[in-house]
Amino acid sequence: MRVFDFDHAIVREPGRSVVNGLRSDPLSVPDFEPLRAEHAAYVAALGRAGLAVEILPPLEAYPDSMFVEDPALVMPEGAILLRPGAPSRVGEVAEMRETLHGRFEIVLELQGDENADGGDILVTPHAIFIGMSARTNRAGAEALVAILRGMGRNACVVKTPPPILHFKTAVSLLSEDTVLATRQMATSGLFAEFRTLVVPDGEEAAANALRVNHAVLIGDGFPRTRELLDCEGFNVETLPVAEIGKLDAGLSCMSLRWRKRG
Ligand code: CIR
Repeated sequence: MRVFDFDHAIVREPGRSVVNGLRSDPLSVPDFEPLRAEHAAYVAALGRAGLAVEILPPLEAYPDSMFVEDPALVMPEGAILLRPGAPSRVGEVAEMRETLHGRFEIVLELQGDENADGGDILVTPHAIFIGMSARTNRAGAEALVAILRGMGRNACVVKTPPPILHFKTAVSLLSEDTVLATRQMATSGLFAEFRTLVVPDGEEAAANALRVNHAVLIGDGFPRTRELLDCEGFNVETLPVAEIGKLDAGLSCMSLRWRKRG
């Protein structure tokens, strides 16, 4: 089983409050209806890729709650409830707890001052990279390494290069030995053991791609990245991301994905 082989996903519909979501540019306000359409297109793409998708209801109290990747990490071995580093997002964890207990035998949790966002966690075949960032602190990253080791996984703490929001904003796994990365991430030395495809200048946001089973999902509006991946023989599907992009989000953020053991 490859780390991007999935048969299940959890997503959450955006509430109208999503227009008040966190963002680095206060002037970039998304429009609700097109954003909802982007979410629907994403859910449909996961379905086409072969995943059974559970759709959770919107949570108006948590504007960023459609980005379900951040409050939890899920794997065949079990789930980990994280503690998002943004105060406005901490309550999303409690909203995910029951769902995960219903789906996983093992559900562990970060505690106290341990902060980590799922967007800072990149799962690769031999190592799980945990990027310290404005959202993921050292206590959170080290606690995760210990939990993951207990699950039999090798994990390491690295740095998310500022000013990017999350580690995976700038890098994604395309195949077992290949990553797609921004130039900044590609030259960080972290991916020396991977074949690294660099997103063309001006298309940095394309680095948050998502490999699911046979498909590589990328945002539309990145024609040169698409060409690069097409030439490399990937089965690329483009999805609209203009509105979620205004909230500093990309394609990995909108789902929790895993493959059931068995
Ligand atoms: C936030 O700032 O938390 C949201 N507006 C965007 C979260 C994106 N999540 C991700 O990259 N995993």
